[in-house]
Amino acid sequence: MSKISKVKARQVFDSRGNPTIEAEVFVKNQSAIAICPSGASTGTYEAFEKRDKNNKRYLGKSVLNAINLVNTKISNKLKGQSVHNQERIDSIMINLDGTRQKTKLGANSILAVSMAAKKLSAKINKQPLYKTFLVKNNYRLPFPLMNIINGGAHANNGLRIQEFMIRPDRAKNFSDAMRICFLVIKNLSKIIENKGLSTSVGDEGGFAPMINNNNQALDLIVSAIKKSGFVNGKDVSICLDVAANELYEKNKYSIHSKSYISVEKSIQEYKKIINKYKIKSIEDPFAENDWMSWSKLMKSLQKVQIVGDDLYVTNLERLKKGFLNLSSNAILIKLNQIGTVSETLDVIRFAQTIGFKTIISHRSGDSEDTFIADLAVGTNSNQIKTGSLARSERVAKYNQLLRIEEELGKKARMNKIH
Ligand code: 2PG
Ligand code: MG
Repeated sequence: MSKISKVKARQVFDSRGNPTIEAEVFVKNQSAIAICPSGASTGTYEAFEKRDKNNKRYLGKSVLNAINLVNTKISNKLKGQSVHNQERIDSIMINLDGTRQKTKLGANSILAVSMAAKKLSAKINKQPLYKTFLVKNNYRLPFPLMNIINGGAHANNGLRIQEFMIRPDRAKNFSDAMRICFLVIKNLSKIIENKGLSTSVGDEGGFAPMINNNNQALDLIVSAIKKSGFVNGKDVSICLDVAANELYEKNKYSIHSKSYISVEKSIQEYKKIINKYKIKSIEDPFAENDWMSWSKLMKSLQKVQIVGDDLYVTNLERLKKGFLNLSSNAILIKLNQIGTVSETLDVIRFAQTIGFKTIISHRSGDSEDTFIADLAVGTNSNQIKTGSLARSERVAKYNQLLRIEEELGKKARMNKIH
């Protein structure tokens, strides 16, 4: 039996330059590491991220207390456990914490250990990580949702909507998907430059030009798709993450412009942009507690993917509520919203049982860790959202998917979008 001999954590830095936890799990002389990511537009119901609020040396952002907990309490409890029993490892940490949102140990400490244990188990069994999740054969590659214009909390340009993404719907394989996105992004860069705007990028690698009107951003993307020789809505589709929690006040929303309007009017505006720009997917169209408005939107739209991110926070109870309320037809999956690999897999399993699309996602503060690329293939998730083709922490995930596709060879298939 491969028994855990110790767990060690250290403070490293994420893509925004903020401290985060790297955990290392040891079995004899072998070990594996994993790094926890961190969000900016977070949902209220997410598991707790533990930071040293009072440590001025790191402006309150260090994770030294959480690291200490991994090195002492968590390490002591996991010592002697089989590294191959992921559910047991995770439930030991869940029980040790004992709170609903993992506020005692911090979901960042727990998740880093959980992912590192998963990686070490695969390594000891000499298996690629993607083969150790839910799927045992017929692996499918996810469609990339590439965030090519950044706004909202991820940029300082004043764009209301947080993420303007493209999805290469007719890609034959993953390499082809990458080539299609590459072309659109390069053409978008030229178009933005020709308008005298900046081509510098935001937190997720998408351009962050100083425009503050959603339609302007959408027009730029439509031109780039066309210039690349593709048909918008067929070869390549536009997808949005509104992150509406940030645009909500007293039952009104400021999604479509700076002024706050009613839910009914917001739905009308959604319909206009969906028709005009052939938008195929909208994430977090309304706020996390506004279940009614989600159902209203679902009822008034056809063939649009409605994705719950802050609404569900990768939490089984909230997903069940959304299913009963007909709130959406897809769920965004983020490991650190819930805090363990096992709980994440439970949510994916349930989502797929009820016919929801699963989309594995990065966080806006991420790292070189490519765990989510393997998770996407190993769960046959339809899509992966991990930023643009810029910034190594984003590209690292796409590169890992290219390696997996190569390894699968002739057996590699793209997932189904529809
Ligand atoms: C989102 C994510 C990732 P953040 O809202 O979907 O793109 O952003 O990590 O800031 O919550
Ligand atoms: Mg989101």
